[in-house]
Amino acid sequence: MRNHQIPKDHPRYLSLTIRESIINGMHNKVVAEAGLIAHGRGEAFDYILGEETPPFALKQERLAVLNLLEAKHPIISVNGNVAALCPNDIVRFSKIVNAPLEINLFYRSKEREDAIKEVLLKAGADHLLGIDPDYQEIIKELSHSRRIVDSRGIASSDCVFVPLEDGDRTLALRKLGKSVITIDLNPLSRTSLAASVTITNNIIRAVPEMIKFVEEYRACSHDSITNQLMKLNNKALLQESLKFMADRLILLSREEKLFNLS
Ligand code: PTJ
Repeated sequence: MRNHQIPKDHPRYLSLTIRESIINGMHNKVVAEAGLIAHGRGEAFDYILGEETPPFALKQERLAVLNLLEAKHPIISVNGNVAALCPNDIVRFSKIVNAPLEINLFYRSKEREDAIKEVLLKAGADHLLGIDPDYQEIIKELSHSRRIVDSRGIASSDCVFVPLEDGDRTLALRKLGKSVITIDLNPLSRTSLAASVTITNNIIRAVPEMIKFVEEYRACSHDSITNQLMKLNNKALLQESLKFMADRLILLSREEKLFNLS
């Protein structure tokens, strides 16, 4: 593994450290080469958010958690970037929300599946779907390798959580009548626009926040969850995310000290 030390006093320490996880993930075959490009696009949108969770995103996360808790057969689809960025949190989230993890890759290879499996097992996962050929099923609406899904997982689920998704699968899953939840820093991506619930936030922040929401809702009755679900609207929150980004850029353009870096 490459070991590039980022000085702790670097003003972009956190961002550069996260970037190192993606680069190391690529060297270990966990992350696809295109995963580096996906990460860079995410970073750009995170700059616009101010690299912290805005209030609307907390509501999106609540909506996502409520949907997952209400689902009969929820499933979490994991790709290379997710496995490299937050293996421990995604495994913990899967356990507390009772949604199995399914490895499902766009750039599919046995080598990458094994590398991701190793990372997730090390993070505490005890059961992984998507890797046993005996349970493979095909989603006919899709043409690329993501069409191969697990009959015990995505194929039979009613609610699929697909963070950092690449586009057309969200629409295909929705056409199959499934509810789709995503995390995507780009509110204009096809996935963000097509999902049933979109979280416009960095997965690094979103998943730990969602873990806290599951713990908060654990004691709630079914009626109380339904009641809270009715108060949150995905489309309105997605519109809010765009407005937040636009307003923030306008505010920043007027801030004189922004242009005086020292
Ligand atoms: O591991 P594989 O083979 O399944 O491939 C995974 C990638 C991510 C390479 C593949 O799904 C892909 O090409 O995705 P896209 O089309 O680049 O979309 C990824 C989306 O995730 C983009 O809209 C990014 O803005 C967003 N994104 C990237 N990093 C983050 C993010 N969203 C939230 N948090 C991030 N850290």
